[in-house]
Amino acid sequence: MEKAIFVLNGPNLNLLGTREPEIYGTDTLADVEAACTALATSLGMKLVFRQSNSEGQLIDWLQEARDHGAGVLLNAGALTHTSLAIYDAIKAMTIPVIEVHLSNPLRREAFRHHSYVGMAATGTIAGFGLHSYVLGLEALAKKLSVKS
Ligand code: CA2
Repeated sequence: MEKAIFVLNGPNLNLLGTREPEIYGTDTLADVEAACTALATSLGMKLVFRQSNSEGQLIDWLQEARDHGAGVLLNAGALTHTSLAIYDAIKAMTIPVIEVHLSNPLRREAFRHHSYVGMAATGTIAGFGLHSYVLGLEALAKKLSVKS
């Protein structure tokens, strides 16, 4: 069976589109999922799209992707900046993991400038709203098409 790309979203991203549009835009998480699904279909990739407010759930899904997935797009929300456990989970993976953010954390508060996810990820795309996910999926598709 074809391995899927896992798009994993962390805490509070279910609230997307309901407040702070000047930072996160007006798209909802359902809009993000629809854009990812449309692109994955056109690229011939299978997609799994999930969101959880729980750190442990995200780690369980990263481990599932490690065993059964082709690659991961991860927006860990605020856990990006705090979770050594997510860092360890990514370090235990051999498939590509792309860190994505709607906003550009480096333009924001100092506490958002450090990323445990970024320290372990294959690469990072940030600051393009919903389009960060599209760019991340395209980067994954490119990475996965290159045989090494
Ligand atoms: O820019 C991103 O994608 C973030 O991962 C979003 C996180 C933030 O803590 C990171 O520093 C950067 C926040 C997710 C919560 O998003 C909401 C959006 C709209 C309304 C409420 C929450």
